[in-house]
Amino acid sequence: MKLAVTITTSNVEGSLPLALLAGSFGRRLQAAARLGYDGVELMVLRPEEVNTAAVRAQVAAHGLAIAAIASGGIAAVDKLTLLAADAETSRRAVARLHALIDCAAQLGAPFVTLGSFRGQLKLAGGQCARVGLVDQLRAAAEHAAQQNVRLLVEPLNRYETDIVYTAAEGLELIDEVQHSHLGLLLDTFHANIEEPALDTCFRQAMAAGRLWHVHLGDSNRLAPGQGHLDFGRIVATLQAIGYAGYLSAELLARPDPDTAAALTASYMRRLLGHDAPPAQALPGKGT
Ligand code: LER
Ligand code: MN
Repeated sequence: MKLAVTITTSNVEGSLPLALLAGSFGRRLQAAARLGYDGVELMVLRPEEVNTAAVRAQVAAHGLAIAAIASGGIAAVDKLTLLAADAETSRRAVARLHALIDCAAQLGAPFVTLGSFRGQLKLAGGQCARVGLVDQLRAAAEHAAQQNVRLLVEPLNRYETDIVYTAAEGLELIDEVQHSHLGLLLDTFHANIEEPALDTCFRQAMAAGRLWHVHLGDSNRLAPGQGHLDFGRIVATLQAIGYAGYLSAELLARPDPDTAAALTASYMRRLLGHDAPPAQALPGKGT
């Protein structure tokens, strides 16, 4: 298993909720590499503003991979979601998703996440809106497949969504969409709230061949080790079922964005049995 940390892309002003590491984009990449991360999950807001060739080169220059492109910032900042109160907002969200897929392809990123960006049924008129979402996801998965990108449905807790809380519900939605390029992202923070058992949801998603990505956050959404989730058991389960993808830190930037990333890296690297990276101070925040 590989370790990633969620950061914003170079053109995003200010910090976004759940993105870690401070300073310029170059400084964030340098810090991620020094902390021993294998990759970065990039939060993209407006794909057309991303200089994909430059970002790809910068990430590679730090010896990092791009683990995924995260869409959550689009819902948080631009208030765009696939399920929306009006058809025009939904149409713009679909266009944004297709542009995000193109951006992922240009960056060589394997996945685009679909968590809070899918929106809520209650905004879009209730259960009947599910059919429309299924059609949108099928078309987007087909667009992604043509560019060797895959989409990730992320179950979220009941306070953040009203569609897909658990891995089982995610698999139902995937069955309805019927597309090879739509899989699951399980987030330990949400799973702890909604799943009957943490081991079972990972096993269920893996058995269906759809466990493609994992977000890390403890029970209180702090860095692993700062809450009461048993990450030793989570790692043992993931190892036992042969999960070889990323564990991507996507959690609250507390006590600050650098410390949260550093705590996650040291705790998870120890559990994964990775050697500690050579002790190096993090680069200065002005760099
Ligand atoms: C939001 O809580 C979350 O976990 C993100 O990954 C959703 O896009
Ligand atoms: Mn998440």
